[in-house]
Amino acid sequence: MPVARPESSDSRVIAHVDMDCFYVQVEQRKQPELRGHPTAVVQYNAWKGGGLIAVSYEARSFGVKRSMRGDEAKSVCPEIQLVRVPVARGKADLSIYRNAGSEVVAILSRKGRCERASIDEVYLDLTDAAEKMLSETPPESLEVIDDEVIKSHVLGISAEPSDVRQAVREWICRSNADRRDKLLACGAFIVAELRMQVLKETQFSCSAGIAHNKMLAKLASGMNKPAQQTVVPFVSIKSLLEPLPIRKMKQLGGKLGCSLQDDLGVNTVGDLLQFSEGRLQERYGINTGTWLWNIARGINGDEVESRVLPKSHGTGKTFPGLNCLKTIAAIERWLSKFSEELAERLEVDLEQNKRIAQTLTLHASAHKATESQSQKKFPSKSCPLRYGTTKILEDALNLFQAGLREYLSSSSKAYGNGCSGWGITNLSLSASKIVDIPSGTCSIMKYFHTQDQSCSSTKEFNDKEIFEAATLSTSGTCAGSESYLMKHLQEPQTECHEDGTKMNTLMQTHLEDESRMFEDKAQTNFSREISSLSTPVKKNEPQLDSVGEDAVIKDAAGGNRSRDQKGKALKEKQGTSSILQFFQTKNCFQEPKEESVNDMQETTESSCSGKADGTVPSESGGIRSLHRGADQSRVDCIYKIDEIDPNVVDELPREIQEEVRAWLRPQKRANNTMRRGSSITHYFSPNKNL
Ligand code: DCP
Repeated sequence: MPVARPESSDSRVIAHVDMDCFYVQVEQRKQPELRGHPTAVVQYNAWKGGGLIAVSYEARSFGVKRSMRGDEAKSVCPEIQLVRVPVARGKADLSIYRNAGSEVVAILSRKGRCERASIDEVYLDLTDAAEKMLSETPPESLEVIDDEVIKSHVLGISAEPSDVRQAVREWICRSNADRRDKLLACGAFIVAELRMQVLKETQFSCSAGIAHNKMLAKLASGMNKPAQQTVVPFVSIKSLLEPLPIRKMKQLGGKLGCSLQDDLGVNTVGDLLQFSEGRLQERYGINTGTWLWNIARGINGDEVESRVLPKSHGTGKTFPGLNCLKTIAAIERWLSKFSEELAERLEVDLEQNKRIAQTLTLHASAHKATESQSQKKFPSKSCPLRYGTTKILEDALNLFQAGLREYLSSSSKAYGNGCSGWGITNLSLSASKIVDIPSGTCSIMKYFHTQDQSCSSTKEFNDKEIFEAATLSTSGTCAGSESYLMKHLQEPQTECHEDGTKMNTLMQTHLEDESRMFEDKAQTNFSREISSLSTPVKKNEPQLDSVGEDAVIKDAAGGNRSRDQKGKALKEKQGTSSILQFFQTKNCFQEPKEESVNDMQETTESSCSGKADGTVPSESGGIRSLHRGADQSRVDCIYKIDEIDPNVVDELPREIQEEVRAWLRPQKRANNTMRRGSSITHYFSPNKNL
């Protein structure tokens, strides 16, 4: 659903940069002898020469199109060079292109806010840079103007071909121009320079659109390719938009565009101008109505998001015709490859960018044997993402099973291993809802990652734990994962996974709560959040300690104990600090195990001899804090000292760092049990504010 956003200012300078025949350029850099020759990149599937996915401009001049297969391309352009896309795990390996895209982004982001929109597209907000140039070195003050700037296409300039350059020069240097157009002229300088820099550093050419919003910049970037740039002055917006087919506009390619055509007879953006905002709102609702009214006039308030890294990671493959997958075993084989790739990319992202993905989604296209049922779409399914190939595969399989069950609904005969009656023609996995983790969290995560390795994997997902991709909210939080977590926290059989993925699920809750906060200044906010732990909780704020339910907590050494956690998650999510939640939930929400019965009794006994401050030494080298809420229910937490990563200490608030360091020193530990436990336990305890 499009969102109508008013423009914060009409004096913005936004650029959309799009690489030219990108995969071809990447291959040509690898094999420079291909430069200047008709070239195309083809899919790994060699049937009929392979499907073309990128076509060089030389090949395009012969009539070669992306919709062709290699054989057909050869027939229209016999000298075309076909380069096969790299293959790994039996499918296309796009990492070379992704990395090339990152090289470009790194250069483009030097001049302003940069949003990586796809593998080869970037939006830039150059308003500040343009304003600076206008105040310090306005175009009319320049004696020499680079040719790349003069070669810009300025929409609305009409001149004989031989005079176009002069006309562009004059438009760029007009001293009496509208300030907004002067800023766009400065944008043309900045973008030309960036594009030249990209060419110099990467050998890739790109094209760009320069306008005062994202929508117009994107429309303009494709107008003059390759290696050119197009500017949209204010007076030209109407003439740019009016003739455009409505279905070509972003977000109007689907049902909404169809309805505009069929119900209102709107075929071009210009046709939309005859409808009042009220009429459009009446027909499509307030938000969509306003959005439509706006786009017809070139109004688009979307901000350039600051994002140089991909928004999600995806991997998949099509299985056309007879290649379709017909058994669960075949599905598992492919999901295993996808999981491996996804896990690797997620690890790299975590390691390099300190980002964590929260949602795993499985998409598939399917057909059924019976014609009457074939209209039904295979539903996309999502669940909280757990790191590690095994976990991703396990979850992906469960998502697939859930999707298949729903897809087949009543037709039970087609379901099961070795089944028939269905065929999967497209299968993919994606990891999304990626959020930054504050640097301070990393070693804490590592610590818990190690800790969780001692736990065993148990429970399978069931349908209720899997939520529809559609339930993901647009606000940046993941509604479905909350319900997943709630379920796990409410049920005694909550599992702890051997590879630390329990940590990830819990971390996810932590991150969901904090994700909006992290968007700004992660580290600052995280510190602030930690600091807030030491400030008293206001009376009416939800408090962990007021849960009033029994919870016997797991010793990090391996004993699993838990009691009823009902209602706890909700309270935690409502108002408590994330680090507190994290430490507490990590230790609290474990599945009871047979072998942990003794531990539980032991803990209970030890708890009875707890000190006045609620801490007791633990046999496992940890400290345990015992708390009694107003209702005398017990909450007991144990933290294992020996396994705490000393790096964690640096990331704690200053006021407690010293004490924790002392607490970690062996000689102190021997004779300072009470003291070393007091503050840190109090700090991380559920009811420290009592
Ligand atoms: N791509 C793909 N499959 C598609 C479309 C594109 O694999 N159906 C890949 C190959 C392209 C890259 O994505 O090189 C970027 O896609 P674009 O649509 O931007 O097309 P190109 O960059 O190839 O060409 P252009 O210069 O027209 O933008």
